[in-house]
Order: sequence, then structure tokens, then C-alpha cells
Amino acid sequence: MELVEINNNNINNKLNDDNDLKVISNTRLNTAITYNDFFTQYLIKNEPCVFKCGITNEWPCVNKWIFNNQPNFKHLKQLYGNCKVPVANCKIKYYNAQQKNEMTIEKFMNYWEEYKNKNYSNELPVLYLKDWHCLRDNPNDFIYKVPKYFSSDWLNEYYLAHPELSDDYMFVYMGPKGSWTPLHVDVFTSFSWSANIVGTKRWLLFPPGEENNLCDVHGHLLYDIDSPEINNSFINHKKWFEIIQGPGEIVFVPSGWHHQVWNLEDTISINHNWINGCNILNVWKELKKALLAVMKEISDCYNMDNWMSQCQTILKASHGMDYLQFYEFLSFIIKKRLNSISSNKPCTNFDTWEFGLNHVLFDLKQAKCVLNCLIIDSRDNNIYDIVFRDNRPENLIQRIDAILI
Ligand SMILES: O=C(O)CCC(=O)C(=O)O
Ligand SMILES: [Fe+2]
Repeated sequence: MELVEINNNNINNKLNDDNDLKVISNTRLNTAITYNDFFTQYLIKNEPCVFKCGITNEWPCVNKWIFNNQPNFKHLKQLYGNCKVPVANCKIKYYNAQQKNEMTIEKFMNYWEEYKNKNYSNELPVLYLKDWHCLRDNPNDFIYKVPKYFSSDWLNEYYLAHPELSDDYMFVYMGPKGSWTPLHVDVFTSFSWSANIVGTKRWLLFPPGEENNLCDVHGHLLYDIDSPEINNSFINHKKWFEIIQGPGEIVFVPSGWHHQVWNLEDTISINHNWINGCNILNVWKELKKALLAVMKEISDCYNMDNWMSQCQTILKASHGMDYLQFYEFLSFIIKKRLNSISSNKPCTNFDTWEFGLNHVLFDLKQAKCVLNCLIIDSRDNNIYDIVFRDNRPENLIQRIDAILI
């Protein structure tokens, strides 16, 4: 186990909520930057950055999946040929996303080889293998080690501890030159990190709030920032961050930043979505906002039985999480940290990283703040008994207070 720790003064650090955008530069973080420096300079400030190549050098997937700086189609077929994976068709828009289908890796690799051999001919579709849960589907494969900078990841910590839920937010992306991802913000306003195993990506990132300037005439978020309908002078006065991410480089995408991504070459990347004490308040605010939107949407049925529970059911379907699930997630993180302190045993993640005491205290402080918000909001909406059932939160708050005071 290796230690992941922050300085004492970070426990009371104020999280950044202004939109003061730094000048975009081509600087790359040295891979020797300390965890604490990354934490104070990027995570807490919620600003993007790029790690220069080096971190991925020893990852087994770099060896196994790449040959001559190109994806190793043959070997990928041998390793995963029968795996079914989600594949987006980049030329077909379906509502506000790309049309997605399931395909085997074998079929996808055959397509990719053909597309490449035909010099990326316009006659073929542009397919993009996205959001493949490679680790979940192949749990015995060791393909990469989560970098320490991204080890405070409550979301995947929670899913790794609950295999029965059969879910996680750890993905592989593979796409030919020209494949791309439309403008979006990440699920639950989580952070993401993205490591290029091979290839080059172009990113445009927009700070929170800027998405209000990125809407069409109907007020809907733009699908493609590059589409010809959008005139350049409209885009010109917007604040954004452009990154050209080369092989081996890792991009940190902050919480609530909209982004669009293009593969400039044949590219394979590892991407995680993650939540921790630095963005949990954003995640909560987004959940609350999503509930308000559902309540507004079905306000005409207000007199029906269990209207508020219906709202929660719709929230789960549309947002991917309801209040009850959010509480289960948060209380798991809190209990694990409380237990580590009371039993004097280390709190670890990804079987690799061990959090120092200051980090555990920071997590507890942030989680308590959000849990208090959840309690108040559940009372206000008369759903306290639905959310907390027989698992009352006050006891957790008391246990945190006993440690923090
Ligand atoms: O690489 C891509 O195409 C999209 C990645 C992305 O949106 C992310 O990592 O958040
Ligand atoms: Fe994203």
C-alpha cells in the first residue's frame, strides 16, 4: 500500500466556486507532482490539467494492446473477441446523443482494420467503442493501476465493495481517427480522468455556467460545437480550454465542466468517472436540481397517491440515482472512514492506496455537510421516511462530530 495524504490545512480549505478561468497554456504537469499539490491546485480549485506521459509506461495494457504505436487488432481480438461492447455510430444522432448498438470486439476490430485499410473512407460508418466496462467484464485482468492522483474515488470504491450491483464507472474507449463524443457534462457532475494508451485526442472544455451560452435557439445544449450552423463569432467570445492530448498523457476533467472530444488518430483510452469530498457538494446540488425538474414535470399529477415516491422513481430512471441510493452511497463512505478511525485500521482504495488521517477527516467533513443537506431537503419534501427508512442518519452525524470536534 502507498500513502495518499493531504496537509492539515486542506481539511478546512474553501472549495472554489467562482469561474475565474486561467489562461490556457500547453503546460503539462510533471509526474513527480505531489498528491497534496494536485489536490490544492486542481482538485479543490476544480480546474483541468494534463499530466505529461510517464504514468502509463508500466501499465500492462500498453504492452498488450499496442504494437508499433498502433492498436494491436489481432491481439485484442484474441483477448476479448467474444466480449459484447457498446458501440456508438458517430454519424447518426439519436435524440441528443449518438446512436448506440452492441457488438462483439471481434466485429468491431474487423470494422476498424477495414476502415483504416480503406484510408478512413467516407463510405464506411465512423464507429466508436465507448463506455466498455472492461474490468467489470474481465475481473481477473490486471491492465492498469489507478494513478494516486485519482485514488480518492468514492464512486468506484462503493461499486468495488458491492459486486452484487455489477456496476462501476471505469471504462475503456477505442475509436478510429475521426470518432468523437458530443458536447456533454459527465454523469452526476462527477470528475473524470482519461489516459491515452495510444493515439491523440482533442478536447474542448467549458467552465461551469458557460453551457448557458452553448445552447441552440430552443435553449437545448448544442450537440456538436463544430457544426456548421454555429457561426464562429458566436463561439469566439466564449471562455474555453483546449487540450491536444498525446499518447501516455492523462487529462483531468473537473466537475460540471462541459466538454466535447475528438480522436485525431486511432485512439485507445482508459476513462474513469469519480466523486470525492471535493465535488460531492456539486453532485448533491445536481441531484436536488434533477428532483426539482421531475417535480415540475409531473406537477399536474400532484394529487395522486405517493406523488413524492413517484418523483423518486422517475429521478432514478432519468438521472441514474435517487435520494435513497445517494444516501446508501454516502453512508457507505462515512461508515468505512469512521470504522477505519475507530479500529485504527487503514482506509484503502483499489487495493493499492491508503488514505492518511487528514484525508479521512477531510472526507468526513465534506460527507457530513452533504448529509445534513440531504436530511433537511428530505424533511422539506416529506420523504424523510422513504429516504432513511430504518437506517437513521443522525447517528452517523453524531459519530462524525465526536471525531471532528
Ligand atoms: O474520449 C472521449 O471520447 C470522451 C471522454 C469523456 O467525455 C470523459 O472522459 O469524460
Ligand atoms: Fe465526459
